[in-house]
Amino acid sequence: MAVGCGADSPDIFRPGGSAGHEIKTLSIQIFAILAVVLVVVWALLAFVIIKYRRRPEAEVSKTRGNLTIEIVWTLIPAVIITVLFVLTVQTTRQIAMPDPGAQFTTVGHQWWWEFAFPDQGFKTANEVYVAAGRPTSIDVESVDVIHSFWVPQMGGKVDMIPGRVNHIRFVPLKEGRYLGECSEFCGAQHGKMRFLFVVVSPEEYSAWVNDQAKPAAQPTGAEAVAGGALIKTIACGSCHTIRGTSLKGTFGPDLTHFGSRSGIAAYTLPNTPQNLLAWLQDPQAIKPECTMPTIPLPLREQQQLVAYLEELK
Ligand code: HEC
Ligand SMILES: [Cu+2]
Repeated sequence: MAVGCGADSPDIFRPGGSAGHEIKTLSIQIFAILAVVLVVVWALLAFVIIKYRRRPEAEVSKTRGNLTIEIVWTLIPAVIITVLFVLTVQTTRQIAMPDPGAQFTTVGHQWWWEFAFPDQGFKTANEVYVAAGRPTSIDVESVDVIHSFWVPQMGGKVDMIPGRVNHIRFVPLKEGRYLGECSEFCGAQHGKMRFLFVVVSPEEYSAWVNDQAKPAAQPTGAEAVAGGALIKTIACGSCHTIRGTSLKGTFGPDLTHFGSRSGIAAYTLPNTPQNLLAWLQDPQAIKPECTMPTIPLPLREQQQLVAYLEELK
């Protein structure tokens, strides 16, 4: 499904961030060491099976243990574990970096992502931009259960724990559109809790921040104008904010620039008018148990809402 929204596949062997590179190198080192262990163990096994096969005339050996061998095969795994430990600690230290100050806060909700930029005075959802080459620090929180923030190609994951602020830091290196996901089982729609993590040049990043900080665009098309008037009179505003209008709800995603996003409902569907119509008609069919109720409205009004929301670029 993600392919429709144009994100790269979340492949840790094609990293796009500093920590992702270190983790990839470590994974390959560990894989190589364990592959050698596997081959040696299989070779020894084959040797023993063939050499010491049961023969009718042979006496059962009555030797009791061999101290040297016991010591050797205790030491070898201890050495292997120590090597793995040292490599892991080294990687952890390489990933650690000085705090550049948090750029934004990510808040986990069942089952979508809030991105808050308090300094620039805006919030957005399910899609966030960062500047390539700039050390990035993200504060990570949750409003309900434990989630886990993970952009596989950027680097490690970090738990989002209610009542606690965690951090994740890395340098996004390669421009691109990366898939982020929740990596801690958090309920019915855990599998449909994803986001788009977009790495762009510093100039494009500033442009994105400027656009997002603006209040919502005034609708222009006739359908959109009707939708803009309608949305103020129905339940949407109790959960959604559209900055510059009377909608000030904070329970659901901020919709001020909804039209600029690539996905709908935490990247569950590509953002097209057809999909948005389907979402507004029955969110519970698309994400059963999600916290947006199905609100019955005439088709005509649903179409007006779609026209309005898609204009909110
Ligand atoms: C009871 C609260 C509530 C009400 C009322 C509500 N919504 Fe939602 N809405 C949500 C939640 C929560 C989500 C996120 C669902 C998810 O992804 O799991 C959501 C998601 C959305 C999305 C997708 C946002 C995104 O970034 O993917 C749109 C668009 C939307 N709602 C529009 C509306 C409209 C239009 C109305 C009024 C007809 C409305 N909502 C009424 C809670 C609500
Ligand atoms: Cu989650």
